[in-house]
Amino acid sequence: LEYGPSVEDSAAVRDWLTRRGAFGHFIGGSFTEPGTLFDTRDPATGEVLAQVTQGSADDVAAAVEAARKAQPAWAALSGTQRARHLYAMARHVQKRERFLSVLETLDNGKPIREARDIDVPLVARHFYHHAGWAELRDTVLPGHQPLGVCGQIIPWNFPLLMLAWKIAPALAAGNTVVLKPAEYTPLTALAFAEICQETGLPAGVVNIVTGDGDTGAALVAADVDKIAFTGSTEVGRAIAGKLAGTAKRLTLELGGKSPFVVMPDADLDAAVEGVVDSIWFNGGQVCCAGSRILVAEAVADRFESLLNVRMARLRVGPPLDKSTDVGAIVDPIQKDRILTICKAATDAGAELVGGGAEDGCFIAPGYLRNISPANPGFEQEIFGPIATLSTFRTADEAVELANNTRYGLAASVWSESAAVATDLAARIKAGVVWLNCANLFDGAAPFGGYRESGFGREGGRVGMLDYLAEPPVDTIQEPAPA
Ligand code: TXE
Repeated sequence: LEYGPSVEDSAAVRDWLTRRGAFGHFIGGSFTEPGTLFDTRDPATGEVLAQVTQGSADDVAAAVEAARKAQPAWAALSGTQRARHLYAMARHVQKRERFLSVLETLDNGKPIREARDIDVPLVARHFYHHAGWAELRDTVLPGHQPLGVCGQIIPWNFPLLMLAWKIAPALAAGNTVVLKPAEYTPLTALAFAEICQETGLPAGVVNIVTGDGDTGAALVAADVDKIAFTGSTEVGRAIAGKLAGTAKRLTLELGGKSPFVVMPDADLDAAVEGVVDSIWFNGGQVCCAGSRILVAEAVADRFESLLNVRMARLRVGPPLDKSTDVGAIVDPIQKDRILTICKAATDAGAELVGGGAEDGCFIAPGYLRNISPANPGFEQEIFGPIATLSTFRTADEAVELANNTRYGLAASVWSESAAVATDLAARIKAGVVWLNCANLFDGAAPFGGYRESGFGREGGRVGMLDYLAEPPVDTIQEPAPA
């Protein structure tokens, strides 16, 4: 059965997968011969979609060499010339929007509606935004030079979007890149490599090496000037250890356990919809998911009954069906991880509402109630469609609970009073605080965390600075008075 996307879109993806079958890496502008292969699967059905090459340290070195060779000429282009390439990438992503959405949904298991309406448009938006930076860099950030070659390691929850977050600013700044997609979801990165060919990007500016954590570790150890990593806190910590004492720059975007605070004067219907966007979007496999719902005791009963009605209406099902709200979990290993934390939480006394394991790689949306701050489910990142729900009495208590975490990536505050919302936002330690909304992203808005959620920002001016070297002191120019 074909769902949602037109039969032609699905056929085009199937045709591409059959034609390509087994993929090599994308190095120096062309695809290498496939090497030692591993499967990438559709988590919704278990079907093998394609085989990709496990990158060796030699493959990584070859990619870094290609990037090194291409970098001086790329950096020597005018900002306008670099911008043209980024604009062309953005346009080609839009042109292949339907193809990329279907491919992303097949490889990751996310609902087609999200891939088509959120992931892929944001990818294009990111390239457009950073094309602007390529043009403006010399005037807005005078004297800053690119870093050189950037190694970039990305996760599987937003495969193409994380690629855009990494590649667009790096290229705009004049760097070249070697990117390693996650082993569960390499396919849209390989399709993006074709876009680089189609748009005539100079060979070696973007290189893609597929593989698992060993390939990632080889990239960290390679002759690169920066590592940009998004993934688990554990691996981020290991990478930081490896890079300590080297001159390599590092940015880390790691896990989170973001609070979602509902004040007594909140619009409860809107807040319930916010929970849907926050923890059930992408099956909760979102680093900034509002996974800890904190609701004022005075409105908790009403909020919970509205939430239960809404939760019961969410459709868990085939990712390619456009009426699906919650698709497949990316891999059986991740499904097990989610269920293990939920079990530890219920063993420690929490009550699970909804949220059962379903056949295949599916988990129904749910939340843990009656949960104490010491419960493992309250502390650990579940990274699935399961939130926690606790109550508070005063704003101070809400802030204390919100900050009772080793993370600090995002937060969401719901109140009809601007004064209350902004007061709380200022007191919650998080890189992003959304007011009366959740999980909204834009290329212009810097994103990143505090504490164990990592450091460095992606997006906007601050994100650009993370891809540029400090200018020599005597070249810093004060902006002219307006
Ligand atoms: O992440 P890993 P996993 C969290 C989430 C999830 C958990 C485990 O809680 O349940 O992490 O997911 C590469 N050197 N997040 O195991 O291993 C790996 O190949 C260099 C939150 O999938 O961190 C992949 O490309 N690279 C997160 C990438 O790191 C290494 C998104 C992420 O995989 C490496 C994903 C090594 N030693 C998971 N080991 C977020 N912040 O959004 C692995 N990799």
